[in-house]
Amino acid sequence: MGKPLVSVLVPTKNSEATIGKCLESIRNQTYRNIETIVVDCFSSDATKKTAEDHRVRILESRANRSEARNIGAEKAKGDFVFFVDSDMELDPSVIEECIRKVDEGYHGAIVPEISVGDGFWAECRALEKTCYIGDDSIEAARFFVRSAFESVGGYDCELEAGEDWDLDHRARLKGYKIGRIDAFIAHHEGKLELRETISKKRHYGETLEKYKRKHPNRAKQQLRLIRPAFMKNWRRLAKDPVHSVGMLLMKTCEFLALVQSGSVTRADPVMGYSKKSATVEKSEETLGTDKTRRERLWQE
Ligand SMILES: Nc1nc2c(ncn2[C@@H]2O[C@H](COP(=O)(O)OP(=O)(O)O)[C@@H](O)[C@H]2O)c(=O)[nH]1
Ligand SMILES: [Mg+2]
Repeated sequence: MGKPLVSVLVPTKNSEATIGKCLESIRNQTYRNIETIVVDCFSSDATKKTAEDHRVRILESRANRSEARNIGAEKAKGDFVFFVDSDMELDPSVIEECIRKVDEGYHGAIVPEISVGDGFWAECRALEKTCYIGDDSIEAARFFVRSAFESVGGYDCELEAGEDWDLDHRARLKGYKIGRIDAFIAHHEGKLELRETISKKRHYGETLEKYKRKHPNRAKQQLRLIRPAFMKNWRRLAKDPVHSVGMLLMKTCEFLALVQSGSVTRADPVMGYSKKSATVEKSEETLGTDKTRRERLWQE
């Protein structure tokens, strides 16, 4: 019997700076039975051309990134779905290790992420990300047995931030086992500018409000300025005081951007938000399966 097919789904929007490296790293996987589908949001740059050069399947859709991933998964033929962002580069053994996890009885896998970029703020982000490695409240699975992904209804299309946490959590609540591999994903942040990350967080803040309503208890843990991961890694942070201070400054600015967008309040930066806490954790909700809307959105 041949190896099972893995479908790698990549949402893109003006991703020309990184998509080539991303697709190259998918092609260089040691696991050989892979199909790659790019779901592009009508990029105005060379994203589509680069994807064409790599001979991958391309779908075009006005969908946001969560919808785009679901559209890709719906068109995928694989037994497994693996969601990779266009600014990510995979270690060659990532997919092979994910398959090994499935052989061990897991239904999904977390791939640890390191952040790579240029300039001081990117170095601060890289330090921050190292604190999250092995932390289940921050990391989330990207690789799933397709039937498990489908049975929880895929990504929640209403979320454009926290959608990975939401999916991971719903899968666990349904009893699916999520494992963790050792190989890494490099997340390319480019030349990270403070102003850009603040404006991104302001945008994310709008949708995090929905996430918070859905998972009030988890959100309390996750949307904090001072995360437990920082305390746990205090030795690592103490060894690099310059970037640690930079990281805290950047996190403070991002936190204030979330405050401004209304998804957290200033009231308790350590304990996270405290604003009009939702009543029930509606974690079983599956908003990712609005089929009619998806059919309207995609075209090849
Ligand atoms: N199809 C589609 N993809 C998007 C859209 N916005 C972002 N993306 C892609 O979604 C992925 C994650 O976006 P990114 O900006 O890297 O988010 P972050 O690193 O999580 O802050 C990348 O592959 C983007 O190209 C969109 O509106 N539609
Ligand atoms: Mg990114």
